[in-house]
Amino acid sequence: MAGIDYVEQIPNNVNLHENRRLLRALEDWQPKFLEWWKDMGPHGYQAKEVYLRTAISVDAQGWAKFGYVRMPEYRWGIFLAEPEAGRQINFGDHQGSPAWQEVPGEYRGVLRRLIVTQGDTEPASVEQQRHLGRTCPSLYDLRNLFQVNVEEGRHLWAMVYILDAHFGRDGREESEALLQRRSGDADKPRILGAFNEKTPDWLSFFLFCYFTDRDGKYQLASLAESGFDPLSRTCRFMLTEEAHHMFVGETGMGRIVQRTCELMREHKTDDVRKFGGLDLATIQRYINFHCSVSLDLFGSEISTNAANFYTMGLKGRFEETKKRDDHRLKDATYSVAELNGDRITTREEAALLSLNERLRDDYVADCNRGLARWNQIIKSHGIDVELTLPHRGFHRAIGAFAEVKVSPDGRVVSEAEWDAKHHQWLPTEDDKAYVASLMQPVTEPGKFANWIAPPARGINGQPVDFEYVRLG
Ligand code: BYC
Ligand code: FE
Ligand code: FE
Repeated sequence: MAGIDYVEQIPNNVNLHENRRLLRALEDWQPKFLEWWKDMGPHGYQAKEVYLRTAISVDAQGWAKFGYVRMPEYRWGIFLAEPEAGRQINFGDHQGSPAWQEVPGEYRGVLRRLIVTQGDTEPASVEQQRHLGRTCPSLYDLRNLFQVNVEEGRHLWAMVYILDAHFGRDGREESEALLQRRSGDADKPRILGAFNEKTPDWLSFFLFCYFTDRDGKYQLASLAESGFDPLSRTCRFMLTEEAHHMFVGETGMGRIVQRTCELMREHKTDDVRKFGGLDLATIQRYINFHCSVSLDLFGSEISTNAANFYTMGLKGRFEETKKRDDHRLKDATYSVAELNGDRITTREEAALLSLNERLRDDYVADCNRGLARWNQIIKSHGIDVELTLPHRGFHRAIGAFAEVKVSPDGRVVSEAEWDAKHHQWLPTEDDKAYVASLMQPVTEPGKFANWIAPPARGINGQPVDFEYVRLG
């Protein structure tokens, strides 16, 4: 059962061949997906052989097989984590009832919306990243980009499976719509803000993986708690793939910081642009941008939607079952950041209404852990600078802080101060032009662009100078 059936046209561990109707729906969707992938997936590399990891079983050990694959031939498929015998709904009004194997009728609309919102981000990110291949800093990085891309493609499959298997005709329509919206499109944009931003360069890509894929981790972990068991199981398997995306982000940024510090030491200057590096001030502005747009993805601090998702048993808290409380939260409170005139303070709010903020808190703590590792790299070079996360009120478009201007250190500032200083806080046109100027492709095995250090080790025990993508 833990193995995946690769004989089928759509690899799966859900006995797809026993459900002809579902199989037909997915077989009908597959060519549309491939068409989308060829139009909107990685530009220019579709015919190249890439050293990719493919899932072959869903247990924790040894589920991956590595080998050269042309991306359109990647075996996207449907893989759910193993069922847990006797699993129950662990929170909300239905706590203690058996987990649902079918969609509870009264929650159909809400659940569909949650699944569509999750599903929409997956192809969006592939669209955002589709031009990065031609400016890769190395073959190693090019391969990692494509690994992330094919897995986000599979995450789309994961949500389409749930829609087609459990939402009938509506589900099939939503599956098609997921291929029709486009990141950044004026008429049919992707659903959530961050997924309509551009990812024009590799600094942005690594920070997207670090901050935005990490929202994926926290949202998927919350959906993995769902009382709707098929959603829980599919999200649990997606989380195993998500870990790699955050690895790409964290180590990519660590290597940039490493190279920057080497250049600072070698030339005894902060201004490493002269030497083709990314200065720490620019890196900080890019962090401020990607962190703030990702903080928006958690929704408003006070949210009746979030309270409903929880009470209905559809979306839990991060590590719900590890928490020691009543898992209903009718009387509990939670401390939430709020705008109080021109000051930012906290107040006790109903815990149920504060679930978005609580998840954001878990997320911020996790973001800080990687940042501490980058700062350790800086410190080990004897450099007295610290990278920081911007205050949660900074540059927000959703929630309590959307209406005001907040500095990265958390002061509510006037429009005049914002206008005078925002170029110190967010990437400027000049920064973007400079970063773009660094984006020259490096495709010789084992060679790396000047602005990024090589990784400590290669992929799957291969050497760093392995031919991760065959360009010949
Ligand atoms: N942009 O009560 P509110 C990933 C809307 S990333 C635009 O504040 P709620 C990945 C909201 O939809 C994980 N609109 O928020 C990463 C609502 O609209 P309606 C993605 C926004 O509903 C990298 C209204 O504002 N997964 O996997 O509690 C690469 C008021 O909503 C935004 C999920 O998000 C925004 N930022 O929470 C690849 C999980 N924020 O309904 C993949 C599923 C809010 O009034 N989604 N709005 O028309 C959810 O759980 C919730 O929809 C949200 C919002 C957490 C996003
Ligand atoms: Fe994903
Ligand atoms: Fe991801």
